[in-house]
Amino acid sequence: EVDRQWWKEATAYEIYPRSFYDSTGNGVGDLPGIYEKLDYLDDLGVDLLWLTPVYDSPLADFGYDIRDYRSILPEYGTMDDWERVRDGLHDRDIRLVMDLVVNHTSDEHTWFQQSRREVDPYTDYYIWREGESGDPPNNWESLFGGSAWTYDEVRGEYYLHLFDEKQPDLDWRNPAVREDVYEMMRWWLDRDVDGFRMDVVNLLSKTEGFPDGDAGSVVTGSEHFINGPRMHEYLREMDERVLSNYDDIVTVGEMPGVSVDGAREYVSDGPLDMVFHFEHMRLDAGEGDAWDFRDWELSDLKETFTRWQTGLAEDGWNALYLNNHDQPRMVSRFGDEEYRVTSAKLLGTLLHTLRGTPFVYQGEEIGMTNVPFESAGQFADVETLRYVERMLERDDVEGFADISEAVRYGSRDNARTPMQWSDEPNGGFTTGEPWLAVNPNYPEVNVEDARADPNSVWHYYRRLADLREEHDVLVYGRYDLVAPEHPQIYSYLRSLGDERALVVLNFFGDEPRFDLPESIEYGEADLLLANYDVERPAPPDAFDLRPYEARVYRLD
Ligand code: TEU
Repeated sequence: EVDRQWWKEATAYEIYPRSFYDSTGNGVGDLPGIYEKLDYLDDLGVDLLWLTPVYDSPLADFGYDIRDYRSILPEYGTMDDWERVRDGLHDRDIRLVMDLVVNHTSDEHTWFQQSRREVDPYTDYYIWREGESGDPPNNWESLFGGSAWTYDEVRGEYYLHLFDEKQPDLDWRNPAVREDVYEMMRWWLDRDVDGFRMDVVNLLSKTEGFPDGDAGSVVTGSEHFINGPRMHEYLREMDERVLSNYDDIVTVGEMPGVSVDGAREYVSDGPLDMVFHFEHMRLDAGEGDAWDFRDWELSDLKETFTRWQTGLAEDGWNALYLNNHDQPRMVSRFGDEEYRVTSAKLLGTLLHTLRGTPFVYQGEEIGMTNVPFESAGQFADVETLRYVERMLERDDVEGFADISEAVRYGSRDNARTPMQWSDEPNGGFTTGEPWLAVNPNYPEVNVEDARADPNSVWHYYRRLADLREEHDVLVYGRYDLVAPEHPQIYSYLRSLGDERALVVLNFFGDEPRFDLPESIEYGEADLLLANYDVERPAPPDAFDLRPYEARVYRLD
């Protein structure tokens, strides 16, 4: 029996508003810009839009530092503009999910401003501690690097910030904090939003007593703030007080450091429908800090996806993504810029044919790539800038050249350069000076050209969205890994009743042979989609694949 849900069948799309489309010429994307592009989203086959923060913010972390949860950043427009976007989406049957950032606020939020002055009831809204003889209260590190504690002159105490020092952590142990958050959530849900993507929602609860963390983990202290002791209690309460009172909404929890067993617990007990995990984002992580990268292995990639596919087969549902506003571009990371179009289609095939809800990140649908950054001055992202700052202070680092490889590969700014709409100046994103330079490849990589070319990544993504609509097996079918040991090919079978779909993906530039295992019998095979021309009939029993070739068959 299939548990049908609209959000399982949906194709989701993430917009990073600052970089999507600028309607005013001030170099910054905005809500009226999104409004102008609603038909674009509809044409692409989008059913669910996740809008990253558009709330009032001093922009230390480009909106993930919220100053006022109930107003729109003037640079992005007004509440009326937001309502027009919402209504325009709903008119097109596209649901709208807002970003819920409640692990922390901006230090410019009035709660923090009053808390640092010990004004009740805000005194205990944040996590304040005295230092240890002039040092921070413990050795916890921020996820952006450096100590997670900053001394506040006004209050004369340290406050905890798991991200930037301008993002103080709320104290979720305080019932008044939770009630204020719930009220804010109801405020948005009453304005007809269709759900939330919950930012780092598994970091809300911290170990009581704030003990030192084990040295040697990637982020010191993380065992005390990832999936902390009261997480399930908080989420159950949020469900009771807010989410269970609204029908038909969807919730996705972003959870660094969550395991598949942990994710299954979260989605089977509480308000979360899906979880964004990070395990496949660690496939190229080295032993060192967050900026230590190595080559990823296909065997690890298959193992990781397979574990999540089977681990959530009975309870739960995967939220699938290969890039977002925090990650390098997938073509540059898991594909091949030399085969930009073909490898973008290969990865798109993976994203749309695994079991789960695919989240496409703006620009992915035209195969945007990483950026050839040349100097430290070209970055805007706080995580990157803080890292560069820390490294340049070290004696063994002479200049940017010593760290440029890691930063160029891993910086979040790779994902944040403006959307490339056309071959006009600045990719048609703005008529002004863009807040972050456009990737210089925009004359070749842009929406206008992609839409004019039937063989583009754009049209392929369009077909992938259709395919999931036409074939239930691609949405609900069970997942079984095929040819597990193949060193170059990732293949799996999806099955639902009598329906079966076979996916064959060549992850490299070679031309390996695929042999269908004898255990998979079929009468007729129909090629549903491929990223190369294939001479038909093309039985799937045994064939050679071309570089980065992807095929999806239906088996009868
Ligand atoms: O990201 C959480 C998170 O874990 C990332 O910071 C990740 O560790 C890092 O970006 C990898 O490079 C969320 C938001 O998506 C991110 O944009 C925010 O900066 C962060 O939370 C704080 O709100």
